[in-house]
Amino acid sequence: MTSEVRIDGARLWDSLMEMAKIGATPKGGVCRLALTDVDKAARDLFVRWCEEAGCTVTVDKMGNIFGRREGRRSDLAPVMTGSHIDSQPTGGKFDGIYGVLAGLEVIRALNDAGVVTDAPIEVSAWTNEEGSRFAPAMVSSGVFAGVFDLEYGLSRRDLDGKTIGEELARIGYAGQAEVGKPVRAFFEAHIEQGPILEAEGETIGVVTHAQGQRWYECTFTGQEAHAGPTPMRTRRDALVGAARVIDAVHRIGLEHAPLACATVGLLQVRPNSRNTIPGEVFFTVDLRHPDDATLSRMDRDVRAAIARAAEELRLETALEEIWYSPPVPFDPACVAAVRAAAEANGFSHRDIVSGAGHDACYVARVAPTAMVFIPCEGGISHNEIESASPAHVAAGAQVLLDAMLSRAKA
Ligand code: HGY
Ligand code: MN
Ligand code: MN
Repeated sequence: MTSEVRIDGARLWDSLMEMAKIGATPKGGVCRLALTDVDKAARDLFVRWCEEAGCTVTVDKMGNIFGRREGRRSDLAPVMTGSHIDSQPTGGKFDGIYGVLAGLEVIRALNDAGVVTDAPIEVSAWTNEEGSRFAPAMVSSGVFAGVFDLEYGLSRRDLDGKTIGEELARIGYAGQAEVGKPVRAFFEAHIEQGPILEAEGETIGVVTHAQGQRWYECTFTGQEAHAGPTPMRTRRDALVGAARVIDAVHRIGLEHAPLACATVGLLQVRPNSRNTIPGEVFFTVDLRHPDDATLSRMDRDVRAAIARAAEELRLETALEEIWYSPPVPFDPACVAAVRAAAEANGFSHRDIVSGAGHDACYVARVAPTAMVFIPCEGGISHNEIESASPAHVAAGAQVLLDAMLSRAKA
């Protein structure tokens, strides 16, 4: 039996398309890097919409935004939903913001139905989920969950040396509220960002786990020299070293297929001049696997590949593992609530492990948590062509609403 409260799919779609105008890119995506003026503009719109929906809005010291709809029992901790507003540099219209606006639609639908829940309902937007401008990813939900302290969170620097704390103050989102509070249950709606749901024709992904991640930063230092007179055998070419590691990282991912993922996504070459042998290269490594022991083996293999390249090419190495997020099992009762909501609404569904990290991964440490996935076109995300269908967008929001209501009863 589905709930008497029905989301308005057209309204949600319109809000997504309106929000997508902020930071819109020529290929149809968005660029809303964390704490830029574009992120501020999107935050301001979200706050306005929350207030128009009758929410009280709170911002905490990490800039996390909470729109609160009161219930009958203010003594009860809120049932919370939400995701992130920031995007990748060549991001899409749905990654993160879908979960934020689906949560807002839950509140709008409750208002339309005149339903008062026992527990308060909150929709959240978490600062710097992507980890693109500032590393690591999910840093603000990490502070909320007590994984990182506030000083660590505020001191994360971007490649220009600006800190999260400075940028929060600059855009007016350095809130006063302490970071962290009781949460009765947390549900995050998100596009799958992979190909499984679309390939199998499923409408809903019932997310049971999220895979573990390890992130590294590595600098190889060789010797700059003239590309002409310098004999090949005497060179200490930092870029050749990075190239060997990049290929090794890809092979390590393939060796632990089908679930492993291994990526070098950021590379800086110095002095980056076509006729000077690169003296220094900075690059990042992103390893993922749902099994922690396998992730540890991948860690061992990457470290060995880095050491081998450095030895063969006589390079100095500075390697730092900057982030480790272990595999996350979501709360069985919340997972069951998502599954039951999909069934009650007649949506096809399957259990699925999240390949991407999400704020739900950290909130799961302090509250019963689960996620709702919907398909995305071609399984493509972190790409301007990212797309989802209005029907799936609406279905995910309805499942989110019904799962949340099931946990909002005293
Ligand atoms: O990297 C991730 O999994 C997420 O998009 N931050
Ligand atoms: Mn995301
Ligand atoms: Mn993302």
